[in-house]
Amino acid sequence: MRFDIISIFPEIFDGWLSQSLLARGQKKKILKLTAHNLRDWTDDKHKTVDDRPFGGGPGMLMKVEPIMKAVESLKSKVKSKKSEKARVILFSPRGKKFTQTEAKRLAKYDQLILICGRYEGVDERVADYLADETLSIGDYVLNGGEVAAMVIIETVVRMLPGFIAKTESAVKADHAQYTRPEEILIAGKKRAVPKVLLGGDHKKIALWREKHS
Ligand code: 6GU
Repeated sequence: MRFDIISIFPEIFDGWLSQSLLARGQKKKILKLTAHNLRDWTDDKHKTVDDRPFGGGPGMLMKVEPIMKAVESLKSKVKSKKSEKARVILFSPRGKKFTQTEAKRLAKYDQLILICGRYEGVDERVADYLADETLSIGDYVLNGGEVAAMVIIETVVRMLPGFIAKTESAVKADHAQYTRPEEILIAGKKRAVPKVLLGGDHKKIALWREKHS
């Protein structure tokens, strides 16, 4: 699966992209992730990506042309194979709420083109005519779509066959868990691991886990 991120701050993704799990997924050719600089699709001296809103108002909006050129060029990278399915997603606090169900749906595409909005917003024609859908990760406002893109990519890649090694779990344990030490002083009080987990009674452990899930 291919992820093409369009952003005016592509460096935001560098450290995150080199993190072990994502790097391993790329090495195993399960995914290919690229953060592109929107300014690469401008042709003026100042590489302008924003402009003032018609009708007035404070702040600047992201322009439609560079985004249009970026989407067109990134789509053509994969389109050569006709069967490949691409999806263009715009991130906005006004979008549809992203959930695990949405992640499952998105994992079926061959390419996601992710548009990270910044500033006070994006020319509405991006949402109306360029993006297939607009997503939000929750009811709060971020500075831009970059963090939302990371959230969505991490959720989607976990569903890709082979991304999670067999020894790991695609779904995190839904019960309380402990590791060593068996006992520790926290703010002067002894805090111990539940005794049942230290013994070998698997039936009792399963019961305890069910109760603490
Ligand atoms: Cl996708 N973008 C921004 N700017 N803020 C958000 C968001 C997205 N989702 C929740 N808040």
